[in-house]
Amino acid sequence: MSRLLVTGGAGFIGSNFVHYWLDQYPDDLVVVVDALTYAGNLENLAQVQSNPNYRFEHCDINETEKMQTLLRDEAIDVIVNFAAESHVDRSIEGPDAFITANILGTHSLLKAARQVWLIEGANPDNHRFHHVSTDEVYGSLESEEPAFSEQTAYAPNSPYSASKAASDFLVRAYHHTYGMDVTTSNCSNNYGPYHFPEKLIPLVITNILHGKALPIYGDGKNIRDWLYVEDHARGIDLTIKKGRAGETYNIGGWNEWTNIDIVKLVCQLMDKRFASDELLSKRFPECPAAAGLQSETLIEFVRDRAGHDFRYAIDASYSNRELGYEPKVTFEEGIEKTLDWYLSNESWWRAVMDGSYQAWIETNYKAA
Ligand code: TDX
Repeated sequence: MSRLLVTGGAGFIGSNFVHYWLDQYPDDLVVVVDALTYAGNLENLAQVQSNPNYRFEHCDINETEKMQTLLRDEAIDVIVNFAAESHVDRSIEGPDAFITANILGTHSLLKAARQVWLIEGANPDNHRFHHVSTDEVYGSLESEEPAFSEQTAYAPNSPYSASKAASDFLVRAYHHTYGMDVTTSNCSNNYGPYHFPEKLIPLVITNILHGKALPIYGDGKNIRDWLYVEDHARGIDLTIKKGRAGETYNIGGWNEWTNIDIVKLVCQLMDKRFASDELLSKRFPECPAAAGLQSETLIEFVRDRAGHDFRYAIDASYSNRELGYEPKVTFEEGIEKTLDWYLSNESWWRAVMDGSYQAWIETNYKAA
């Protein structure tokens, strides 16, 4: 039985991981820590709220002493660090929050873990600090280059990816210098339920339903490797259970798409839904499909993202060999499940988009 501290557990990937973990290991304890900034949402955890093996703590990983207290009081033996600012465009507008959350935050957590597990000796031999990172730390690939492997040199290009790279190095250093048992996973682009609608796929889904333009940066030929978020959770599970201390593992989807192709696919799937379900036209009258038009008419090519990485692709053969990791959800299946989720959870995305959830948080959590 394990006792997990999941940081950033109210975010997109973190909350999917919490659902996955409590499903797989119902006897384990999961303590979620989240600062509940704009992308963290307690609604993402509503389904586990009454689970006796789940607890929530509203705090920031930069509060080192609070982290130490939690590690002691809850006798935590596994930390899974999802807490991060993650949107590239926001990092271009304002890098400071990324330095604070991703670099200082990870370091604060490492210090807390070292203090409790190693210095106080609460758990010197049987702990694991798992750090969740991204393929963006490897930089950008040309069309013909081989996918990123664990041996690819780090070459981050945005303030976001640079801050993640720095945090990865700190995790590595705590293993080599202090003997902490750490693992890191570097994953490709995730998609699925609870994805905040500032990222490409949920933005396209919600904009289509509102009849709003679908902004494609540059020529739309940039390439990403997409993975259904539950497969990422399984990859992390395998890394925690089977990964070697000090090692990093790439987790990916073997699923490369240009942005324009993925946007067109989502448009086509949405049009099909509208054609087969009359109710959708009543619920979303602004959607082009409600007027018999194609959703693709909403596509607009816009100014490119500054320093836009051309291509990301993960070579997941090492994690396959070492951990038995492979994606299980096909892209066809995953994208349909994602569409279903957004169509069935309109109140979730409306609340995060109109700010009413953030207003609720301000009243209920920030006032004290
Ligand atoms: O409106 C848009 N139009 C557009 O063309 C948006 C939001 C994005 N894009 C492009 C930029 C990227 O090439 O789509 C691609 C995907 O963009 P994002 O969803 O912003 O993701 P990306 O920049 O690839 O980074 C993601 O993958 C790695 C996550 O946001 C990171 O947190 C993760 O580390």
